[in-house]
Order: sequence, then C-alpha cells, then structure tokens
Amino acid sequence: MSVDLTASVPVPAPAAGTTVGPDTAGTATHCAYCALQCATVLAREGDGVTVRPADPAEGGLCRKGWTAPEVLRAPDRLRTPLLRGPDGELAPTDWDTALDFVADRLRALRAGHGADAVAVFGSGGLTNEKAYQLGKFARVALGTSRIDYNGRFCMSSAAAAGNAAFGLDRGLPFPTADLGRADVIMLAGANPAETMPPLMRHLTRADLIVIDPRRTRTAELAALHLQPVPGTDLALALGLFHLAVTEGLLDRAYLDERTSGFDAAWQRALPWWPERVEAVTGVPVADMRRAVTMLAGAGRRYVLTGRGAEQHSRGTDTVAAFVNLSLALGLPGREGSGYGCLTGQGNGQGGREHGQKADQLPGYRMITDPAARAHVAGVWGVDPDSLPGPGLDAYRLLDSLGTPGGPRALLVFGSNPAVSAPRAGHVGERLAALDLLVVADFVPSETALLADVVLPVTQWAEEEGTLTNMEGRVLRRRPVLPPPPGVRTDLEVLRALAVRLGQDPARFPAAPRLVFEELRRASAGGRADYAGVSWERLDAGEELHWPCPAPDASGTPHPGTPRMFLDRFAHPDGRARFAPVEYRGSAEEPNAELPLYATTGRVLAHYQSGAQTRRVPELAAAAPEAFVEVHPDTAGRHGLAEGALARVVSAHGAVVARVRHAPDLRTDTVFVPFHFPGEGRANLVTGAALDPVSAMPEFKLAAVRVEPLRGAS
Ligand SMILES: Nc1nc2c(c(=O)[nH]1)N[C@H]1C(S)=C(S)[C@@H](COP(=O)(O)OP(=O)(O)OC[C@H]3O[C@@H](n4cnc5c(=O)[nH]c(N)nc54)[C@H](O)[C@@H]3O)O[C@H]1N2
Ligand SMILES: Nc1nc2c(c(=O)[nH]1)N[C@H]1C(S)=C(S)[C@@H](COP(=O)(O)OP(=O)(O)OC[C@H]3O[C@@H](n4cnc5c(=O)[nH]c(N)nc54)[C@H](O)[C@@H]3O)O[C@H]1N2
Ligand code: SF4
Ligand SMILES: [Mo]
Repeated sequence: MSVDLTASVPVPAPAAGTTVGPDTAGTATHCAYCALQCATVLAREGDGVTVRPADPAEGGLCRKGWTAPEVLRAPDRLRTPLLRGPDGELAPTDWDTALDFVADRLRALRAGHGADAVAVFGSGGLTNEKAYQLGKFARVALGTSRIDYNGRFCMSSAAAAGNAAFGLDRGLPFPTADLGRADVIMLAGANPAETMPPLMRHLTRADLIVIDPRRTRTAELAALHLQPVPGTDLALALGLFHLAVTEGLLDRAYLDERTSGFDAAWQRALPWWPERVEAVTGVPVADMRRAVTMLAGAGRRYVLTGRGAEQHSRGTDTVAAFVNLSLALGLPGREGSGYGCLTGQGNGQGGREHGQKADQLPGYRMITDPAARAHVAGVWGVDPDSLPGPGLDAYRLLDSLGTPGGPRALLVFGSNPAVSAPRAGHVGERLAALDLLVVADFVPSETALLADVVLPVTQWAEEEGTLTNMEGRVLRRRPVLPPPPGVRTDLEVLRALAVRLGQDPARFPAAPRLVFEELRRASAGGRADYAGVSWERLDAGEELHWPCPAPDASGTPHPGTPRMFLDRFAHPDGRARFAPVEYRGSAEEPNAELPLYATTGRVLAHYQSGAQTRRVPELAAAAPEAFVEVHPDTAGRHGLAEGALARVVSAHGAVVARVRHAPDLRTDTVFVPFHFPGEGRANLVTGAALDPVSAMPEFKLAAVRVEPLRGAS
C-alpha cells in the first residue's frame, strides 16, 4: 500500500498573520467535494480564498477539502464558452453565439427526430436547485424522457435495497455523529479513512469490522478485517445471516413487532452454511462467527455499506442481504443502532431526490405515478400528460447515444463520463457518434474536450444554494467570491437555453432561492419532503433533516427528522421487509486467459474522475498517475517489477498503470484507482454488466491479466 497517498493531513491552525479581505470573519459554507460536506469557513485573500474547518475542535478537513480553493484559480479554468469550429478545434466564442448555436441544434434535432433525440446527464455534485431545475428543463423545455445522472453509478443499489426494505431511502437515517457513540460498526466495502477521513473521528470508539479484499487504511484500524474474494459479499452476508439464526442471535421481539418476510429470506440463507461460505468467499468460518457475535452483542451497533459491496451486478441483492442481517439482529429503526449507506458525492443524497433520475420526479416521486405527475405538473404549470414517461438508466442512456433511434444530442452537467463511466472505451465511441455534445463545466474535463460546445460555469465558492449531506441534512452553500467575468451559473445557463427554446422566463428563474422555493412546493407531500425547510431556518442555524413537511395547522414548524423509523418504517404497514435474496455469481470470473480479479476505487488525494483534484499541484504530486496494486507473489509470477509500467487487460480493454507491490492484498486480486485519464482510465477494463434492479454497473470487478508493458519504464 502506498504511503504518500494515504497519509492523512494534520489539521493546521489557520495561518497566523494571514491577510484576509473585508470579510475577515469569513463565510460559512461547506466543502466542494464529498457527501460528508464538512462545514468550512471561507475568507477572501487577495483575489482568492482560504478555507478552514468551521469548528476545528470538531475535526479537520481532508487534504482535498483544504486545497479545494486552488481549483477556483486553476490555470486552465474555463472563462469563456468554447465552440468547435470547422477546423475541428474548440475555440472561444461569446455566450449568445454559443447558446444560440445549442438552441438551434436542439430545435432542429427535436423537429427531425422527436423529443427523445436530446438527452441530459446530471450529477450528484449539483446543488438541489440545479438538480431540480435540470429535471424540469428536461421534462418541460426539452420534453425528453432521456435524463439520468452519475448517481446511478454511485448509490443506486443501496437506494433500491433501502426503498424495498424500509419504504424510504436516506443514506444514513440517523445523524452521522451517532456513529461516535457506537460500540460495533461493520463497514462492508467502504474505506472512509481515505474517502471521508474526517468521518474517522466518529469511528474511534467502536470496534470496526471491515469487509474489504484490500487491507486498506480503514482495515488497518479494524478489530476484525474480513478479506473476501471480490464480488462475494452476497454469499458472505447470507452466511452471516445464517449464523445469526443458527447461533440463536435473532432479536425475536423485534422481528415480530417490526418486520415481515423473515421466513422467505431465511429459506434462501439456509443453504449458506459457514463452510460453504468460506469456500466461496475465502473468509474463515471463525472470523464470520466472530463478526456475527460482535454485531449481535449488547450496545450500539451499525451495519454500513460502501461502494465495494454495492458496485456489482448484484449490488441491490448484496445490500439487501446486509440489511437482512441488520434486521435479524434488530438494528434498524432503533436509536443508537441501524443500517446506513455511506453516500458519496457532495449532493449524492439531494441529487437523488429532485427529479434528475430517469424514473423520478421531485420529492423522490415516481414518474409513473399518476398522482405524482399531477402534483408536479401543477407546480410546473403544465399538463400532466405532457410529461414524458421514464427514460433510460445512465449506462443504457450512454450506450444508446448516436445509435439508430437513440439520442443525437447530449447535455452534460457535472459529470466526466469519458473517465468515470464503465466500459469507457465504448462510451467514448458513443459520445463521438453524437451530432451535438454540450458540456457545462468549470475546467476542461476529458468529456468537455470531446464536446462541440463547452459552457463555463461557476464553482462552489462563487455560488449559492443548498445541498443535502449523507445524513439527509439540508445545508447552505454560500458564495464568497464573485465568479470570474464571462462565467455563468448552471441555473443561468438552463434559463437562457429554456428561453431560447420558447419557455416563459418566469418558469426558469436563475436565482437559487426562487428555485428552492419551487422545489419545496414540488416536494411537498413526497417521500423526500422539503416543504418545511426554508432558507431563513437554515440561515438561522437550524439543523434540518428531511422529511421536513410544511408547518402543521397551528403553524408550528416541523423540526425535521434526524432519526427515521424509530416508531415505524415507511411501508404502509409500518414494518421493514426482509428481502428473499438468492446468491448469484459475478458477471465475469477469472479464467486461464484472465486469471485475476481487478477491482477499482479511490485514493485519498483524488476525487472521482480527477477533473478537479488533478488540477491541484499538491494532490497531483501525491498521486500523479495511474497505478495498479499487485501482491508481490502475483507480481513475481507475472514479471511485474515495483515501479514498472504494466498493462491490465480485460475482455473490455486495457489500462496502463504503474505497478505497486501490496503485500497485504489478496494474491488473486489487483486494485486500480479510477481517477486518471487517457490510457490510465480504470474504466477501460470495466464491463457493462448491470444490476437488474438499480442498473448499477459492475465497477468493482473485472477478470484481468496484468503484463509488463514492454519497452516502457
Ligand atoms: N478521496 C476520495 N474520497 C471520496 C471520493 C473520491 O473520489 N476520492 N468520492 C466520493 C464518492 S462519490 C463516493 S461514492 C465515496 C466512495 O467511498 P468508498 O465506498 O469508501 O470508496 P471506494 O474506494 O470506491 O470503495 C471502497 C472499498 O471497496 C473495496 N472493494 C472493492 N471490491 C470489493 C468487493 O467486492 N467487496 C468489498 N466488500 N469491498 C470491495 C475497495 O478495495 C475499497 O477499499 O467516496 C467519496 N469520497
Ligand atoms: N471504475 C470505477 N468507476 C467509477 C467508480 C468506481 O468506484 N470505479 N465510482 C463511480 C461513482 S461512485 C461516481 S459518483 C462517479 C463519479 O464520476 P463523475 O460523474 O465523472 O464525477 P466527477 O469526476 O466528480 O465529475 C464531475 C465533473 O463535473 C464538474 N462539476 C463539478 N461540479 C459541477 C457543477 O456544479 N456544475 C457543473 N456544470 N459541473 C460541475 C467537475 O469539474 C467535473 O469535471 O464515478 C463512477 N465511476
Ligand atoms: S471529507 Fe469530504 S467534505 Fe470533508 S473535507 Fe474531505 S472532501 Fe471535503
Ligand atoms: Mo459516488
């Protein structure tokens, strides 16, 4: 395991004598990146900003958070729209030319091929207001069903399993800080020591059970580390459930009062006796027994899943199996215990609630539900019948681009699929087959560089809005800097395009607060109800977790819901449902040609496709290029010297990466982070097997071989 990448950064005190601008006190806002949404204070310094944790006593920021201001002044920050000219090159242009060009092309494509000829790709990085407006723009201004977003690649399996089990999906249905009082926490496929370092201060009291094929920094801190074969978590969870039953650890009273479906789930887990599970997963029976005993003990206990368990073609069933385990032990809906999913992107939670998902309208309403359509159409002032039906999930949407009958234009807001989508080589071809690719971004991402039109937008510290963190708490993002001249907000872009497409400007306000007011009305009565969340309340410092419905008849404001399910689950009968999940194998398994499992994920220094963090010199220096972690024995067998370049080859493509020997890794597994561009894209080796329920791709598993790159050093 690399040392430089995982080094956590101590919390420096704000530099003494720092000269700050007029607002020395600073502006309270939240980090640019992940779903922890650490509270920060920004202060002006010259024409830039400095960032510090809002409450240093509460813990620091991670390295990415500390350095986020550098992206504001990235040397290649986009400051003017770009239009691809007849010479095939992107060249600067003015806003009217760019927007007129886009609107003209969109109109022509719709006229010639129908509304679904235009597709939209959104993001869990967008504020609630942007996510909401993007969904409305697609359904109303474009009339297209073809909208989905990168959250499909992130937490969709956990969301599907959570909705089925609890009737509602909120990543953590309890405040994050509750974890700080836990006695035992199982982390299935999550590495927060690198992906949410400040979360670790809440994980010091509990005994951790970490399930990860790699011995990560998180695993090093665990009381128990289970190191399964990648893609076998489903068998492991079935086996742990089996043991909970056979060892007499069930919480019978809880099962009777609060759940349904136990028998059918138990029938499926019955054949998963411990020795069989050991044979499939490689996890010793004694370790499984210890894990269940720890989790069934007295005290406050949690089961949390991350992408390692979720990003599989059986992700939904895998999460469901972990939920079954937590239900068997009586954890969900109990104060001080529970199940949760560690949602990833800054607005990964809010981004999945406000209607940028193919099957969804604001308030986490389903687009196929006539009552939901009527409500939202009422707020939008349109005929419910004019709203399109459900579209395609993110991968199928990308896969359909430029095919006969498929979309011929794509508008991307807040994602870099040329790097982050599965089967990236193929997705690149689909993007190239479009008649029109429009990308709104603040840096020339790999996807932006493929576009016909690039629209430069504002960044976190230059804009206003709300985000919803992984515990379902609505947070204010506040501006501290004016945007650079020539740069617009995403909401301004959507408004300008909508107006050019014939919409009434009043229907597409660009002021975040106005959009939020409309979002409250659109979400009212929905599953994710924001009606009672107001900017005044947020600005007054109230901590509001959804659901937060409108004030009651007496006018008393709703306090929000920090802890869900304490009395009842969200199904009509108030009970949580066990899922009768069966074991299935992975879409691909190693064979003679491709003898190893490759799995993918993250390192501390970079965020996602790396579009932002690769532009921060300190982070780029810490993790400059793609690498592949290989066990030294495996490396020896395949002639892979430490530091040499190798090709990781799958049935889908090959990635070039520098070899790192990792003595604690399984010998049958290699690991490639997905933060790097070009030949270093991990997604050149991932395939397109999708979960049948969530459409989550199998990011965490490909059969590969690793070979030295001849003639390279
Ligand atoms: N530094 C950094 N932090 C981030 C992000 C980032 O890009 N960089 N992104 C944010 C986002 S959007 C997300 S979704 C979160 C993700 O946060 P995590 O889920 O913690 O991140 P990953 O590294 O994708 O996956 C976690 C672990 O799963 C393991 N794993 C791989 N395959 C398997 C398997 O088959 N079974 C099990 N049990 N484990 C497996 C990997 O070895 C890895 O250590 O992080 C957020 N925070
Ligand atoms: N192999 C593999 N692939 C993966 C994963 C994995 O574990 N392994 N994880 C998946 C997961 S969990 C995720 S979340 C995805 C993420 O992957 P992406 O969707 O590519 O996410 P980012 O790299 O954050 O890309 C965001 C882009 O939008 C820009 N941007 C940021 N904020 C805004 C905004 O407010 N407006 C606009 N217009 N642009 C903005 C950024 O500059 C950047 O270029 O990757 C997925 N891909
Ligand atoms: S943990 Fe996430 S929110 Fe906190 S500073 Fe790091 S990237 Fe930002
Ligand atoms: Mo994510």
